[in-house]
Amino acid sequence: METTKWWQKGIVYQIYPRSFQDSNDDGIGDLKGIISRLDYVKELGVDIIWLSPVYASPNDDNGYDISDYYQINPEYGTMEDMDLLIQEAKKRGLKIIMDLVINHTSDEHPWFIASKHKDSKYRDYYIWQKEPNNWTSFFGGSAWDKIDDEYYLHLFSKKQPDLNWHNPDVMKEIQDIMHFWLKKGIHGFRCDVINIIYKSSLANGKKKMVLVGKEHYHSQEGCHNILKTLRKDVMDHYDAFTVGETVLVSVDQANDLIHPDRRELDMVFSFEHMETDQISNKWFRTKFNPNKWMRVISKWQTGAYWNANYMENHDQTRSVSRFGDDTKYHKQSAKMLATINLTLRGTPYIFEGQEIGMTNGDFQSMDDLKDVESHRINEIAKKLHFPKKLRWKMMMRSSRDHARTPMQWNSTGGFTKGVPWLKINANTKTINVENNIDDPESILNFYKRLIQFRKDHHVLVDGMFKPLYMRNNIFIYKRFNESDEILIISNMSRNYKKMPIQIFGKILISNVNRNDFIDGILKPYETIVIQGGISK
Ligand code: TEU
Ligand code: CA
Repeated sequence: METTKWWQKGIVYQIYPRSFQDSNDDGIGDLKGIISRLDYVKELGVDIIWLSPVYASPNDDNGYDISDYYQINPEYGTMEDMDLLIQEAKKRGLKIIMDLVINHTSDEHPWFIASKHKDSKYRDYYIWQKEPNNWTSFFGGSAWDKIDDEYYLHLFSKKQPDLNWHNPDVMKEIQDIMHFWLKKGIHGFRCDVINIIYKSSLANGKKKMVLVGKEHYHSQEGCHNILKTLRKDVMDHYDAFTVGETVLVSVDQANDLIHPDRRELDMVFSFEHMETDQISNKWFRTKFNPNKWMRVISKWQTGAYWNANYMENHDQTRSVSRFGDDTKYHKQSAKMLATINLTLRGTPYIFEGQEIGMTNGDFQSMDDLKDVESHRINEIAKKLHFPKKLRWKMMMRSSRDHARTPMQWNSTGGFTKGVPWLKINANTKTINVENNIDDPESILNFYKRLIQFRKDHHVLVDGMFKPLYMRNNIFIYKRFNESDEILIISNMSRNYKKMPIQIFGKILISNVNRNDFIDGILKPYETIVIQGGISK
């Protein structure tokens, strides 16, 4: 690596504004709420905040359906609040990146409203056809809906019409939007589903189980060209970075987006490690297999130019419930995942609540779920005569709302004094920020130590990654550069295990208080970071 960039050294904390902190007790998180919690975020030790969408939106998909890119959603506050948030963050040395959702807008965006008129110049901002093709939407069912006598394309909900990136006016509009926010002092964008924005053709897709039509819009040359333009004309004028959310990419496809010589994006979120526990799609899951997971991670670590390392986000279920054990070994497994998250090569992302080991939601019925995707899939499954019990099982295993339950600040919630928009998990009684702060052995304090540890050990930023052992639910790898070597050993199971290789050195961090490993036994979900090496 030439010189390390601030966004390679930095650690990102993702805030889902709707669920972080409510300041006026209407049950919805807001910007003033976030401002009131900036000290908490700062104390965690992170450097960058990724703010999920706060733009004006009818909230069909919680802000990923934007009706005005230049306005703040009134539920979240005003532009003055946003300016204040940027300013208050800056005071604390925190940089903010925002979501850039440019595959689609809301159907309530003035462009789309005008686009309904065939002779409007906005008609061509979207993708209209006399007849739909056979493409399917990410949220299930056809990707087309009809208005008057023509159909428009929407790869997500029908309230999220796709923009037409063949139209130069669309490019111009988006550039203006990016300049507007960057000038306000934000430091980059998380680019929503960025690798599918360019549709090369609207021909029928080859018949497949999921995502029919994908070959016409996934990782197209046209997309690379758009990214190069945005980089050159916009991003290069600011001290800012981009992280792309790239669905269904291989390591090679990712490198085509992030290699510095190509001047497109700076890093991407890959999905492969999030797909190791699924069959054909996220609604049909298998038992979590740690060995498969660690091998996928290792492949990306050694193959991708620079990784955006994450265990969970607003679209995924909670990592401690999914990859760990959220009952008996709650603390141990949350700390183990934290250790992996923060010692891999790449920029680490922490999702709000992950740092206290928040678990999946305790929903009782479909009425408790709010996500547009969950409801749509439930409807489709109902039509296919899936029994109610099976449908509920699918939801409990995969609904995005598991990640979106309000932040657990204290034993009664602390998120709002009103009625929260999404049910607060009853386990806030025991899993909350307040009691984490008080307990030196808490998950939160472990995160703080790890974050500081990463800052103190540059090898964790610039060092190479080498896998040493990935079997029997044990993950061992090293990070090394010319002057330093650190080993990370994790037992990803609830069983005691014999240490599979001989190691020596000094224990720097461990989640199970121990001073040496002479016994050679790894405890359930034990994770150890060692300065030293292996002996053969
Ligand atoms: O997600 C894109 C995406 O493909 C999935 O992660 C999606 O959330 C879903 O799980 C598909 O089954 C991004 C955003 O992160 C998500 O919140 C939005 O709903 C989506 O784009 C549309 O903007
Ligand atoms: Ca509020």
